[in-house]
Amino acid sequence: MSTIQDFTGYQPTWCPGCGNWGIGVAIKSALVQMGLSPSSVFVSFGIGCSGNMNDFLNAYASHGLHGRALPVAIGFKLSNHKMKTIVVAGDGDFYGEGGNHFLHGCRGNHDITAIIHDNSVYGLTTGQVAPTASKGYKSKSTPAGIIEMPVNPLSFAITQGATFVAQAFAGNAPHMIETMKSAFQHKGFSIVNVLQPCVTFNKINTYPYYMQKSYKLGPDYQPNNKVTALGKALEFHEEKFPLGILYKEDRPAYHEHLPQLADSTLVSQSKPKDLAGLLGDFI
Ligand SMILES: Cc1ncc(C[n+]2csc(CCOP(=O)(O)OP(=O)(O)O)c2C)c(N)n1
Ligand code: SF4
Ligand SMILES: [Mg+2]
Repeated sequence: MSTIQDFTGYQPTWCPGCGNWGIGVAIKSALVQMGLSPSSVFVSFGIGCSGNMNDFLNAYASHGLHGRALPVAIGFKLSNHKMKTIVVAGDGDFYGEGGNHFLHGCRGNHDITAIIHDNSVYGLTTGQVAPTASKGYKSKSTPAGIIEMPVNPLSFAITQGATFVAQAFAGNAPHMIETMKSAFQHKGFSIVNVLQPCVTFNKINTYPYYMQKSYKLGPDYQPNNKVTALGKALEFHEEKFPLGILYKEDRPAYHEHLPQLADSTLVSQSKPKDLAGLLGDFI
């Protein structure tokens, strides 16, 4: 049985009080509680304060290009679909530069969980505005306030085919752990948008802000209705933040459609012996 210590890497360098601390502990706790070991998990990290978790979490991992954590994870999953595959990335990474991949991850229903640190800023590069920032948000890159509408990650995921869509708050570890466990257990593309205060650069979306404006979905909430879930997701534009599983459905994951993966993983299958014959005229 693995322990939190087994999953623990270097001491984090995050600012004191950053929401990333809670997210890091929640991910490790969820994996331990599920009985997983570091050697049974692959994490594809984005670039950012969030992506720096690569150094602080012990598992198989890749620390890739900004915006490209998801395609790396998809490639990994298809090569070894028995491994639990996770993406850890920032909102700038996943909803901005990697927005295109987000779309195709949803519609492909790849069996991957994306944990997104939603702090509304580019934390690592010192506080420029990120795609989830509210209209008018002032930052060093938008001194007169951002002109664009914010990206709504939950409504996007629901409408583009993700089969598990949830939201958590970095200030509520027990709820975050339960939500992450459900996401990791889900077969298909799951996303947990984590509201993550950046205490150094974002003076709007603070812990008190989210404590006041977030609420847990009640026990009567049924996450199987797309229209109801969409209504919950759209509350974001009224500065209301539902926490929990907004939407969930069962649909075969991408790799389950591939007959060549039915019996074994790609990595375990024999390598082609005659590469020259395979490449033919190309070499
Ligand atoms: C292709 C590319 N573009 C831009 C950068 C510079 N860069 C590094 S981190 C970052 C922003 C990170 O913001 P986010 O993804 O929200 O993560 P956070 O730091 O907030 O956790 C940027 C723009 C980069 N490293 N690579
Ligand atoms: S800059 Fe913000 S997101 Fe980055 S470690 Fe500090 S508080 Fe966290
Ligand atoms: Mg960010």
